Parts: sequence; structure tokens; C-alpha cells
Amino acid sequence: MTQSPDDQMIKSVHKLLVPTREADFHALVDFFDALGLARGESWKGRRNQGVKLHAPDSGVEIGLGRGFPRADLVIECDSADVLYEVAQRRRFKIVEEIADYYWGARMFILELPGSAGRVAIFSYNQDWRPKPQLGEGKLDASGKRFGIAVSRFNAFITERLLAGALDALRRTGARSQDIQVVRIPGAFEVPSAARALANSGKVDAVICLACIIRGETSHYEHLANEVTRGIGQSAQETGVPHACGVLTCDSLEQAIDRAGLKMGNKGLDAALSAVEAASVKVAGRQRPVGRKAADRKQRRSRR
Ligand code: INI
Repeated sequence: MTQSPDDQMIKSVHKLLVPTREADFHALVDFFDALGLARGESWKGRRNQGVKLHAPDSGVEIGLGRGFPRADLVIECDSADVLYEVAQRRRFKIVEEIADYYWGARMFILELPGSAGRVAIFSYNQDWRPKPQLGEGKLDASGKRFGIAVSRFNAFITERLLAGALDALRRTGARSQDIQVVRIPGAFEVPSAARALANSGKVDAVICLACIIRGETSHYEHLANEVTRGIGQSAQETGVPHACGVLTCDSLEQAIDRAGLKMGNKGLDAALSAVEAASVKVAGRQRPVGRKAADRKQRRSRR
């Protein structure tokens, strides 16, 4: 996290271009639009007007030595050749032709409208940035074991969530004997039941199902926050994926919509997330911390 000296989070870094003629202002906006920058806020007042155009990754680059592009602004894109064609078609003033560079990139340089400086546009021939080592999960539950913690409170809804979850598990290939359903009184008990399932060492993922309705409790926010936090904490501390199918609704009608009516079935969605998460292979993924191992860890940290 980058902090400025007075401890404020930096929000953005912008290159400011202030041409003197209105025609140049519009030409610059058109120019960056044509390159595909996203439009941000814009304003028009009595004294001035402005438009912000955003790129996903912006900042300040500080270099030392030789070989840097001679430009006031540097834009990295997916393909410099594509933007070179755009620049030619739009008759932008190209001051350095597109060429290969020894640092593994293709680059050309443009003159901005209104003498606002030079822009270097480049793309790397290969993406050299480290790629995440995460595999992608599959929607295949065969050979996987699942634990489901489902609350009896609002059973009219939660039983429908359970039916949706079981349907998803069976349709993605899970066997009935590999699905363990645990019923608990209410949403508040879901995190501890989920943790017990995860710590059993007998499941590859846990599915949490409950329904909290705002109108029915004065402590709706506390309950909803506590349940969500508890499920997340169990997932992190056990290393076993948990899918959260806990409905937090304003009314019974909203809950019904999410339990198989207008908004699909959130139990089914949670089960699909669990199937996918159970099959993700991550290099060096933590093994589940069983109760004994967790206790040992805690004793060690107290010493
Ligand atoms: N449990 C729910 O699952 N949903 C609710 O909406 C709810 N309300 O309204 O209070 C609810 N309460 C029970 C709670 O989850 C516990 O079971 C109870 O407090 C005992 O610990």
C-alpha cells in the first residue's frame, strides 16, 4: 500500500494537458478517445472545462540511463501495431515510425494535437510479468466430498436452498454418499457447523445455507455480519473452501425470489461455487488445519 507523507492514500496520478485553444482541447479528447482510454468525470464551468480519461494502470515511472522513449507521456497497450493503424487512419502526426526495440517491445511516437507534447505508444512482444500460478476450477464434482450446513430457521426458504444445492452437486457428478448434510438451529450456528465439517478432514468443500430476514430480527445487521465473518474465518483458518449461500433479505418475498423463483436459487449457485473451488489446484495450497494441529499452533503462539 502506498502512503503519502501525511498518511493519505494516493487516489490517482494524472498527466495534465491544458491547451490554449478550444479546438485543441477537443482534438486531444478525440485523440485519447480514439486510443481507447475510458472516459471518467467531466465538467464545464464558467472559467474552465475538463475531461478525465483513465487507463487501468497509471503512475509515475522514474528512469536513469539511456534507451528511454523521448516522450512526455508513455502508453503501454496490448498491440502497438493495432494503435499504429488507428493513428494512421486518423492522420495523427507520427514522429517516430513503429519499430522493434531491444527491450522486447514494438513502439512508435506521436505528436499530440495543440503542441501538447509527444506520446510513446508501445506493447511488449511477450508479457513478461509473472502470471498467477492459480489453476482454474472445473464444474466437475466427481470424486469430491461436500459438507452442507443448513439452518432450520426459515426452513421454508432454506429447504429450497438445500434442494438447489443438492441438485447442483448431483448434476455435476457428486455421489449421494459423498454429501453430508448437517442441520443447525439458525444462521448464527452456521459458522461453527461449517468449521466442524471442514475440520473433519472428510470434505473437499463446505456449503453454508441460511436465510436472515431484516423484518424478523432487530439484530439483523449483527447477525448477518457475524455469520459472514465466521464463514470467511473458518474458510481461511481451515484452508477448506466454503461457499456462502446465506440469504440476507429485506422481506420474505425477496427470500422466495432467491430460493428458486425470479432470482434463481442461491443454494444452487453456492454449490456450483463450492464445486469449482474444490477443484482449484493451487501450488502449495495449505492443507486443512485439523483441530489438534490448530490447538498445537495456538499453544505454541502463547508460549
Ligand atoms: N436465524 C436465522 O437463520 N435467520 C433469521 O432471520 C434469524 N432471526 O431473525 O433472528 C435467526 N435467528 C436465530 C439465530 O440464528 C440463532 O439460531 C439463535 O440466536 C440461537 O443461537
